[in-house]
Amino acid sequence: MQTTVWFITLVGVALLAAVFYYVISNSQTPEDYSSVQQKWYRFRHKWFYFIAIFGIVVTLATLIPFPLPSQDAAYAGEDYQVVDVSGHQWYWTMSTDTVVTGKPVAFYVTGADVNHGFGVYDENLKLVAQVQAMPGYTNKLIHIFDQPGKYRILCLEYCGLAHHAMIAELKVEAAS
Ligand SMILES: [Cu+2]
Repeated sequence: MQTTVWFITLVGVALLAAVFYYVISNSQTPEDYSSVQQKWYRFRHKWFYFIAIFGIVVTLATLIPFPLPSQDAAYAGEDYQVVDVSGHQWYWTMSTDTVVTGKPVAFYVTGADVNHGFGVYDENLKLVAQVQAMPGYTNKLIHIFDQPGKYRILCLEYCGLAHHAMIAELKVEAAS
């Protein structure tokens, strides 16, 4: 499998290099577009301030409702449901695939080969929790599920050819 991926990657890189070579060898010295330049430099000045203000507004609006609960002492002393998770090229292993609502779940997440992104999605494919899955580290992610249902685990970090196929299911059952 790795050999196939390696070969496809090499062919892709060679094709890209060929395109670059074609473009460079067919390019000529640019002409001077001074009239166009003057007009667009004036526009660019205004555009800069627009982008800067827009960026600040979007950053504040999206960071204030931070989607993750506190990962520190918020649930100290609570009884966790522990799920050990490992990301592989290209599948997930989980010590259990069933948890219950209302009680904190502690995901202990690591990577077996390269970096992966552990993303938990609800039935509407809305991201509810995420953490990196890194080789050599175990990241702890605490989440309390409010709604029962079939959740999906997707990989959030591009990790190779079949990255998109890294899908696992997590069943969340209503606490009795
Ligand atoms: Cu991936």
